[in-house]
Amino acid sequence: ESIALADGALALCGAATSIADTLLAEIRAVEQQAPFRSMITPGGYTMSVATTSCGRFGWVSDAHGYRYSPLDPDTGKPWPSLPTVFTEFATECAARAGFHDFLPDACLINRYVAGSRLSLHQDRNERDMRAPIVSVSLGLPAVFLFGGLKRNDPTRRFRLSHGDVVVWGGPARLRFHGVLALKDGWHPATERCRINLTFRKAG
Ligand code: MD3
Ligand code: FE
Repeated sequence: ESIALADGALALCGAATSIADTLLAEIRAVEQQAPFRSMITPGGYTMSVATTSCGRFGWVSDAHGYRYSPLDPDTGKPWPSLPTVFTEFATECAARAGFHDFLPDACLINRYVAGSRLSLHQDRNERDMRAPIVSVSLGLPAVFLFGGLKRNDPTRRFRLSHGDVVVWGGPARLRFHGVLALKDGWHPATERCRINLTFRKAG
């Protein structure tokens, strides 16, 4: 079923459950070419979440800031291409939320282990804020924090479980959000981790 988390944020609960193993197999192919790594934040902290990307652009962070880059800084090569099944699934989910013709050019892949967290932030490095972000949660569940347009606005908590898809656009697109520290656990699809895919139009 689908649930409106807020104006512009639609959860498609379990929408990726039947395609999860296919997505995970593609993630394993991506990580052969572009391994997961812990990025350094502009403030000098090492992220507890490991990331990689595929698509025309990948998300990178270092002492200079956050940005999208056509090259993987670790390999010097272009990021692996977006698997067709990724693009088709993201486009279909966006359309179900009313965002027609969404064509992602970047997929950020976040991997959480016990204790990994993502502090409250906005996603504002994409060029066209009219395009939504489609997120897919795989494996262990996480508690997602959803705030407002200002850092200090109150936050609400949602549980994101295996197979859940959320489409974030319109008035929700610039809302602050984060993920609480992952609890230890085991999931048949991902074993001891959680993987989150975010499909974006970055360029
Ligand atoms: C709300 N990832 O990669 S996905 C990120 O679970 C990120 O790994 C989280 O935040 C994760 O930037 C959350 C849900 C999400 C993604 C993008 C959003 C929520 C969003 C953009 C705007 C508003
Ligand atoms: Fe984000």
